[in-house]
Amino acid sequence: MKLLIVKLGGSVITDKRKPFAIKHTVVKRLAKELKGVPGPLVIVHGGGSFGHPLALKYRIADGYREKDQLMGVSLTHLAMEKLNKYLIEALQKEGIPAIAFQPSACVLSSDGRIKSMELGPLRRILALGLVPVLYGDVVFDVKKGFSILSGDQLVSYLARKLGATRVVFGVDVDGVYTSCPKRNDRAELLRVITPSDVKLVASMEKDETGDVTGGMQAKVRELLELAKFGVEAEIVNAARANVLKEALRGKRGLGTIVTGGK
Ligand code: IP8
Repeated sequence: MKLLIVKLGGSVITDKRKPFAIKHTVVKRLAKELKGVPGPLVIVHGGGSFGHPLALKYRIADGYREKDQLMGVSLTHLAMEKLNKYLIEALQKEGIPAIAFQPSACVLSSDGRIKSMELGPLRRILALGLVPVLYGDVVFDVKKGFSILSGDQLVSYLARKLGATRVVFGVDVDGVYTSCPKRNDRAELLRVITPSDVKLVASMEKDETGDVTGGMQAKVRELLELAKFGVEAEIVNAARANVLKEALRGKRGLGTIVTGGK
């Protein structure tokens, strides 16, 4: 059966203007849209207003510098667990047998990139027909002590290791734009991005999301790497009703496709 991986962006499921604010109605709707996805599914979610403000405050992505950061590691991880738990309960209400899968317990990173991940339990979970729900997390790093692993990097890694056929990223805009569409009304939506567009990606404005993991530009870079392994990704607007649902049921062209060739 073909494995699908979906990333629910932090800006879709939380309100980034307020700390620890879940978009309850959106989460409920997305849980309904995720119901009935044919075949094995891995869900990964971002940090939004749960993980990022704490990671920023305690400079977790910089790695270990001082003892005071340890409380930040603890708080950032707990915030992510709370968001994860909320999401899992919403999925359960729709009859989806979702199960939390903690990245910090099975990933080792090196300078912020995944060095190894214990995938045995995840493979068993999928074989049983459960739906694992992972998230961007604080992870332990052989060079820096600790680091932040973005959900985007996790999706890209899992897609390669588990042999996903398709990856769908739900964000709160219609796809990837030449600049931030929330601040620039001349921003153009890109329908397809391939490795030949690296220059364009490099020139993309940095979005001011407050994310410690690099926003849309970092996401596209991650997906271009994945495209080299033949896995196509699509970035779609999950803030609009039924867009994620259709994308997960195989409809292409709803947002921006990131692929190895035109
Ligand atoms: O929102 C980051 O995950 P992302 C998670 O997918 C934390 O970049 C802990 C900030």
